[in-house]
Amino acid sequence: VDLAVAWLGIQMDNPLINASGVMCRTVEELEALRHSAAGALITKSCTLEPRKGNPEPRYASTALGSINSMGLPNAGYRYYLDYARRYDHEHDKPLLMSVSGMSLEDNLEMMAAFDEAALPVLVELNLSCPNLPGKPQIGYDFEASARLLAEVSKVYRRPFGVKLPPYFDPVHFGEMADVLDGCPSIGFVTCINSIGNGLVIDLERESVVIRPKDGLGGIGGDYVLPTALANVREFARRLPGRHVIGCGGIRSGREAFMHILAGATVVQVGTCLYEEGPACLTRIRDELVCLMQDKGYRTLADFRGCLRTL
Ligand code: RRO
Repeated sequence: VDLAVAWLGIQMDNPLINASGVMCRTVEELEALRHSAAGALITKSCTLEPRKGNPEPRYASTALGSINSMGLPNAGYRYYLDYARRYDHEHDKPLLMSVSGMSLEDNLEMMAAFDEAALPVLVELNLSCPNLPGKPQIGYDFEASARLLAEVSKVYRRPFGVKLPPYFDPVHFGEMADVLDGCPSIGFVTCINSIGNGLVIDLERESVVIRPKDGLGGIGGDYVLPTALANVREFARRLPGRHVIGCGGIRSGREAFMHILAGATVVQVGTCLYEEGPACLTRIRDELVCLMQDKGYRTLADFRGCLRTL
């Protein structure tokens, strides 16, 4: 069995990446991922200036997943750009970088800086942070998304990707697919970010479990797997020629296989990585190998996008 995958000019030994936000805010965390079994790594979504993020507690785990309202804590884009400048792109696993400006202008300034740096990284533009009080997720505003992508394409002259929020209606899949279809610079689409603004309740304490937004936060983990798979499958078939990164509910080789079967080129691990640490990437990789052996598949291409319908 060979888990290797080549896409958008990068080569990965296996399809596993951390989900942006998990274990990737500091150089120390990024280095731990670099030394892990991950096939590539991605940095925490960055803003123009460093941010402390929302007040704690701002992450909680449950039996079925997680809720977070981190509020975009990050060291500022210059920190991650410095890391990328020092990175040994020639010999190390591929590096992706997530960008999540607080405004159109901030996104343009950062994307222009990444263009200027001309590094062999893939940029994932985050259209879907659910945790900034008063700021709606751009991905739910199709007009604003189209404007942003058109403007970004003028200052960033390489292919890039977008991190989308989950959609829940075929009309909305279609509207966002049309926006992306109209932007030739889009090389990949990451589905999905957390399901925004869920509410986890601690029954014993009769209380919310995180402080920001009176307890509302982005939901990840087992809860989101079916929604993630639907988004991966719908965008993969509506956007032939672009790559889909699957994210949501992957905690073993089984869910990784499902995402790829639904059309994902590579996959990202969020909640499970937060809970278990980088050793889970070794486990998930090895489980995927075993599952493929059992099924008689030799490469990811043997089953990618081959989901059967009834
Ligand atoms: O930092 C966060 O609160 C956060 C971000 Br930017 C995001 O895109 N998704 C998420 O679940 N949390």
